Amino acid sequence: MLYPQLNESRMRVELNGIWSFQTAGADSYEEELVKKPLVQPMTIAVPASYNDQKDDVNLRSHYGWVIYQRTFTIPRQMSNERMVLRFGAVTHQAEVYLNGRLLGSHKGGFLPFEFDVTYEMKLGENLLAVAVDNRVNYGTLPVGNENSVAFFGSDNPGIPSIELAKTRCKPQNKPNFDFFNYAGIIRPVWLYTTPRFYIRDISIITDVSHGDGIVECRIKPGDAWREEQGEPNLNVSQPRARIMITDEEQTVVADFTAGWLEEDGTLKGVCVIPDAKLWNPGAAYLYTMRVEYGEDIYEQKFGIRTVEVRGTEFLINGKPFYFKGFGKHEDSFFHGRGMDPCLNVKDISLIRWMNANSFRTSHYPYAEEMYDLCDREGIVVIDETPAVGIGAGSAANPYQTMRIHDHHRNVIRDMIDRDKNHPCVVMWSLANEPDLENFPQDAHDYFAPLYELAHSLDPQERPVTVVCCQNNYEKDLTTRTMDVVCLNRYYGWYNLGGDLDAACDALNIELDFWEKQGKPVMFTEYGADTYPGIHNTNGEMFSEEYQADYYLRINAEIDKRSFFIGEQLWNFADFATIQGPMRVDGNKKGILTRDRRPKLAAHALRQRWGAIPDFGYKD
Ligand code: BDP
Repeated sequence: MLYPQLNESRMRVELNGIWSFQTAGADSYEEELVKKPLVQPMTIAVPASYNDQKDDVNLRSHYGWVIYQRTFTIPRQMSNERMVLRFGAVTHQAEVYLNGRLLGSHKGGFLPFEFDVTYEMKLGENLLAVAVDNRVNYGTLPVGNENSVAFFGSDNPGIPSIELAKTRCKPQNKPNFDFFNYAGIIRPVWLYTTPRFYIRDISIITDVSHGDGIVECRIKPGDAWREEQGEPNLNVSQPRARIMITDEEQTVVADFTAGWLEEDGTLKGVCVIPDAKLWNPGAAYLYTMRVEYGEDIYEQKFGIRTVEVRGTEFLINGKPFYFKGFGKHEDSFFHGRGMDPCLNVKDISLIRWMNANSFRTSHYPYAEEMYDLCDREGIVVIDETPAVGIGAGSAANPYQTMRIHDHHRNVIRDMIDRDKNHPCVVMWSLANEPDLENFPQDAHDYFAPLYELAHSLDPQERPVTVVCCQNNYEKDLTTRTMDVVCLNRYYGWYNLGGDLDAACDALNIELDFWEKQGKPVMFTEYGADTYPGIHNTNGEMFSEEYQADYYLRINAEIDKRSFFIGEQLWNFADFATIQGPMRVDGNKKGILTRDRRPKLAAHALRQRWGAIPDFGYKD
């Protein structure tokens, strides 16, 4: 799905700002709330999670529906065009009404969706209402628990008083995941226009041959009129698109035509850019592809680079890359998970300050604006679906009890569709820490088709992985089938905590196992909770010294392994979680505090990573 653009043929209006807001029921909301202006509503900022905007525990811990509303008037010029209303993300489910009419609904809190509103929009004032549901359960991604208490909650099954109280307490979300269940309209809302014949989608595939860049583009055309009539979108009346590629100096380096393919209705073209400048980690270079199709124009940035797994190496532009970086969260004071361009710029600056080169979008696809930034800044991204919590917190077989199969396919499709052109994205992660050891064959049979699906959908054929939990790796049949083995390991924290000698010993025993699999292996999580300001001459758990020591010791072990292709620690910064006996004001495994100040370990890692090159570290 293309990002809304302002150019010679398209108009774009941002509908962000202060909206009206009201909480509604747990399971439903009254029709009145979306058909008429709210009476004495609260104010709320968009984009942002709603939970921390007010000093009201009822918002922080709300369960179920809330209503957002705003009015707007469109300029007359827009009304002659095809008009689209687009949401960057609404967490977790949205039902959208325009002037009292339901436009449609969308499930999943981290990917964009849009509606053609050409015939719904009035001249004069329009009322836009969005009902938002924050409930997580066995049918959502991320997964919420339906049986037990929340992740890391204290559960003593069998004690009558507790069992009875649980049936009486007010309904609440029980996330099966370790981050606060922030919700709301968390990313920008746009109204944009296109002509009737428009560019619906662009895929760019690049290759490099003897220093030349080979660039293929596939364009999906749209015809608003046919779509309105429900007719197939095969548009022979506009069988060509003009493609122009400019470099960063605005020099046109290619000018060619994409022609219509009868089989699938796409327009396809290929060109060669002699002596191309490659997109590299830490040294980004972006070309701009300008597509002219009928009266429509779209400008898509892209980079020329290749990605490939060969043997135990992860190659970017044919050279063995070493991942240095983090698992992150979209998480900050007041905004919650809301898109915050200033915070994104700051985080990239800190990633660079740390001499890191990469991060994983744990545990959901991030805002599109962040990928644009990473494209420009040369930061490498592992892009993850919101499939987290499959299996945690329940003894049942998640592959039978959870109603996520279709939704999981949809989020993989929509994530790849949204992010396929970003040079910063080098690998897809299908899920974080699903249960892979208790029902190993079922897990394998669940993930094998998803792995195939991701490969078949990605025009750039990036590697695909599932990030695996600390588990019985001998039983786990899934991780070893992935292109890269991504390990979340807590030797020295949740296991063998406080004993780094034993932790290193256990890690080495496991690494001997992975060495035999002949795949590239990396950490996608490892870390230790660290309360800033706690110091300890003995370096005990929770102290800043322990965290620094932990990374020193564990890193010394992975340095000895040539097949170990990267270290993404957990976590970039402290972040909010549900309250519980395991969390003191959130998860404290950050290398930075939540307000982005370095802990002791940050300085040591900065030094280490400064000495590790992006390429050829294990040569
Ligand atoms: C891992 C999860 C991550 C948690 C982390 C932790 O992938 O979401 O925050 O553990 O416990 O299991 O800190």
